[in-house]
Amino acid sequence: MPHKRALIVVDVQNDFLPGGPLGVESGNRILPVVGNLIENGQWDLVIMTQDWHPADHVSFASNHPGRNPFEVIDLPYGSQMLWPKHCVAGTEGSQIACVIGTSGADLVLRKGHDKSVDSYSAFCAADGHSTTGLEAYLKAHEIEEIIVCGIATDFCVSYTALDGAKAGFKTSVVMDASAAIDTNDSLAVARAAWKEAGIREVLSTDYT
Ligand code: VGL
Ligand code: ZN
Repeated sequence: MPHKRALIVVDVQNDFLPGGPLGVESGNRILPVVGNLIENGQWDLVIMTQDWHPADHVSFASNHPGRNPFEVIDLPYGSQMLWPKHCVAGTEGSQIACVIGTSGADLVLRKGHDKSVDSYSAFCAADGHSTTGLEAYLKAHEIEEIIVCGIATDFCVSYTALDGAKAGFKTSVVMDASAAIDTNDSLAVARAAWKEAGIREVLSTDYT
């Protein structure tokens, strides 16, 4: 029996698409690629994640008078980049892109709902100990490999892949199904960390 694989589609939400407050330029380009990946029938599980913040979330620059988006501040759990207000729970911007939808998902996992801590990773918040339960869920389903794609390659996709690898899953990032913010060399930094962690960079055509 081949081992079990889960596709994890990270934060393909309106606010991260062009026109959104944290719109990633190449966001639209990945939509058909992500759609085809979800539908290709190669996954034992498909998991989608949704960034899901209260309006007073600590990661929003607007909640820190005098601060601007993309500045880094120190918080009790470490350094935190500040962002434009995005993915406020229940808003149109927080919805998964309608061309993707959620009908192909076995699980939709929301993260970042605690106002005092950010959560790029689908496994664990930035404080390093508040888990989402995803590791236990995947292990309960005997998943051995995760294939990660979505937005943003250098933040939520990257931290999800790194935590997945740390939890012992064979881990890959689908580069043509992921879109990067790429601020301050963040994509290069992420790719170096993946290399160190044994995370592979793959293409969607590897799964056809
Ligand atoms: C993300 C910044 C802030 C992401 C989420 O999905 O990569 N980036 N919140
Ligand atoms: Zn966020």
